Amino acid sequence: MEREKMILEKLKEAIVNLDINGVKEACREAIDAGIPAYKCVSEGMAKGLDIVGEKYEKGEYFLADLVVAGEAMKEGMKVLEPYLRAGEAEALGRVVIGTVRGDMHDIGKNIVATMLSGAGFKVIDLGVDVPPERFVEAVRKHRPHIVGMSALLTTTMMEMEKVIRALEDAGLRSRVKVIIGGAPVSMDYAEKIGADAYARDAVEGVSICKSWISEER
Ligand code: B1M
Repeated sequence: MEREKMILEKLKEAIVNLDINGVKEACREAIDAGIPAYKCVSEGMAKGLDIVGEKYEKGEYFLADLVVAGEAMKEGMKVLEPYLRAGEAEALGRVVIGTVRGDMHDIGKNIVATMLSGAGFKVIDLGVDVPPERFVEAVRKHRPHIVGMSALLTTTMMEMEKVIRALEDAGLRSRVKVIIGGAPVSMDYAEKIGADAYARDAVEGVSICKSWISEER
């Protein structure tokens, strides 16, 4: 337990220090020590990114530092991804997922997408900066059971409502469940815009999506 705490702390610190090699090494050390990959994300790297975000707000870090921190997390994810994916093989259902228009943050969305495919979903990832019409087009084309949206900015979260309205206008809303996530959004916001669910993190997101599929069967 002490060792686990120590490695996760090392991982967090490597992110805060923008030390890409240190992040990769700590991820490998964590996996060798049997620490679950998701814990490395939520209790190591994500905590480090929170500190980076605070430093940016205080003016101690600059945009270039946010970029490097994002890169460091992505490099760490490359080490962890095979372990996050190890799940059920059967296709549970289809999920169209994307980060909304105007928003380039994709680390959290990628974690959710990876964990959904690890859990057995076929994931159609539309990437970042996705306008409402592309969500609509993807729902028409892929006929997913679920649409997932991510937003990290208070200035882009309102795009989620636009996607829901666009799905309604296209007559597609009743065919899909909609789940939203990302730091500025909440359960209240999900209710306000007419989404079916909000997930605090990827684990909760996967569990909600799984519950919807088992309700259908
Ligand atoms: Co940006 N950024 N950023 N940034 N950035 C934040 C979000 C910020 C909070 C930093 C701060 O000031 N403290 C702030 C937003 C303030 C606000 O809106 N209130 C901010 C800002 C201001 C900006 C810019 C405007 C800076 C500028 O240009 N002046 C700019 C905007 C660019 C744009 O999008 N148009 C910008 C740019 C960037 C980078 C590109 C440099 C980089 C992103 C790299 C990338 O994603 N490829 C970046 C980063 C790294 C951050 C921080 C430091 C980390 C974000 C992150 O990846 N967190 C961030 C501070 C922070 O959040 N602490 C910050 C880790 C990730 C695992 O968490 O994404 O929340 P998260 O995902 C979680 C859950 O939320 C949930 O599950 C995930 C995993 O458990 N979840 C879902 C997320 N989506 C979900 C979907 C679901 C279910 C659950 O279902 C579909």
